[in-house]
Amino acid sequence: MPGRTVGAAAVLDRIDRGLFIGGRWRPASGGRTFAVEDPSSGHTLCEVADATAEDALDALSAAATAQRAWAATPPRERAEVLRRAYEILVARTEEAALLITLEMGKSLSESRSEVAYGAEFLRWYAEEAVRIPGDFTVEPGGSGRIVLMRQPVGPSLLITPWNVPLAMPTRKIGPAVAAGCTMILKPAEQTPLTALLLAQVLTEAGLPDGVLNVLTTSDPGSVAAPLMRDDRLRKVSFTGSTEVGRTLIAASAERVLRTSMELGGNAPFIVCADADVDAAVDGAMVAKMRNVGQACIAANRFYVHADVAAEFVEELTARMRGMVVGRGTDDGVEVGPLVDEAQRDKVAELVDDAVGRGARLHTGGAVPPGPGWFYPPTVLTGVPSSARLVTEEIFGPVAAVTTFTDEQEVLRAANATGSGLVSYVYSRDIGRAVRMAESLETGMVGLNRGFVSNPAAPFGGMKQSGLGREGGRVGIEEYLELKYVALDVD
Ligand code: TXE
Repeated sequence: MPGRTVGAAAVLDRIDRGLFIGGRWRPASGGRTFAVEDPSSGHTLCEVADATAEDALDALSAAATAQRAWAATPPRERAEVLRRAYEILVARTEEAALLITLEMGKSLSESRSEVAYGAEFLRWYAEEAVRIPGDFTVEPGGSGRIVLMRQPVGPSLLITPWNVPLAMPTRKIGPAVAAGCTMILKPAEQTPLTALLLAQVLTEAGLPDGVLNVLTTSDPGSVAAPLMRDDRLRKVSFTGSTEVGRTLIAASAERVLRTSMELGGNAPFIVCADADVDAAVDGAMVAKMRNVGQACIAANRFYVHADVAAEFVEELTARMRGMVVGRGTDDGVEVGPLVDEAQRDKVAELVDDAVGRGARLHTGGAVPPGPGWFYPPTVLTGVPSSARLVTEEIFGPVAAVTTFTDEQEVLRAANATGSGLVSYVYSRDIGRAVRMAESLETGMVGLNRGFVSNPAAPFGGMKQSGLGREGGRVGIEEYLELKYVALDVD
């Protein structure tokens, strides 16, 4: 539609495509750029600056220089910046949503929800900024006193993924700003534009120069490595694959750098015999299809009690088959493309592997012809536990269903993975549901609910799904050092 094309061009035009360092936009040293792709066509949307190691160190110098004044800025002022940023972002919802859809592919309605969700982190941490707690303790044995204070960790490297390109940055920026940390944001190479928009929003909201720096790059390793080695960097907060998370933890060990890691998941979605099956299918659609399955909290393994399996699979298949697949910018589309060719190929490989091992396809399962990185909503049953759909994070619109008959058996299967981010349980029996929630080795559990994310909740995982929590009251602790002063009063 012509109206849409003009809208897209205007939105892209408003974005500064340079590096944002020390409050200024500038090209990369060496002048290189890289292409941002539209996943619905495979065509280039625009070019952005391709940061080098030299640019990374410039950004760190800017962050380190700004740190002292920012830490000394009254919490109320930091809160006001966040509150204004929230309002500016909400006012720019349509523009931000279109940008997300253009570079990442998800439908416009999903992108609008992401803007609302992402903006909430700015509002939530505006409220937390003025409530950073201290403490005062009288030593039990004498006249000594302990005064407990919390101080900003310092310059922090924020590395974010492409699947939630606005809310993953704000989930880190919100608490970092509230705590008084300066930042270097390095967005994923697939989705740099939304991060550049955030830099505009925060600058307009009055964030001082150097507090937030943004480095877009096609070579994340060579930008992150020199930062991680530099003593001025005090923290790395990463959301992405477990593999890259491991390499960052290893690099952090050299300097005992503080880390927060939000890594991959492999969520079990358990439907008990006493579940409300219609509600379970509703929940499954959200847990599976949100973001076209490209979410660390996406339901990855469906375990359905044998008594209700036929009904569940029939309903789920009908719903999946009826979803409208297409370009995220088109009206009525529910399922956009996957983010890039590599992700689409991985999903296709995982489905082929399961079918090769005897799984049965109920719908989907084949790459459609034509441009763009589309994959259809897919349902499989009889997926063996050795299949890659079960052992790996799918990150696509594919539901792999197996049946169970016994509570202990399903808990063992659900926990038989290195991941521990989230699990979902559907049961009408509150006692059973709570018992299962207690036994599941995940940082989050959805009980009769297919969606767990909320700015008020401490999002994060157990086992190899990560370290630390983001969001809620505790999220700010990731950016604070605890210090106490011991003194005598007599
Ligand atoms: O992730 P990467 P990819 C999972 C999901 C997906 C798989 C691969 O299963 O299929 O990972 O996705 C930056 N030093 N998740 O390859 O590479 C990169 O630039 C520093 C789950 O896209 O981990 C981007 O900013 N940074 C996940 C970020 O890491 C590096 C979300 C994530 O990209 C780097 C995304 C390096 N050496 C993928 N190499 C979730 N937890 O939600 C890459 N990056």
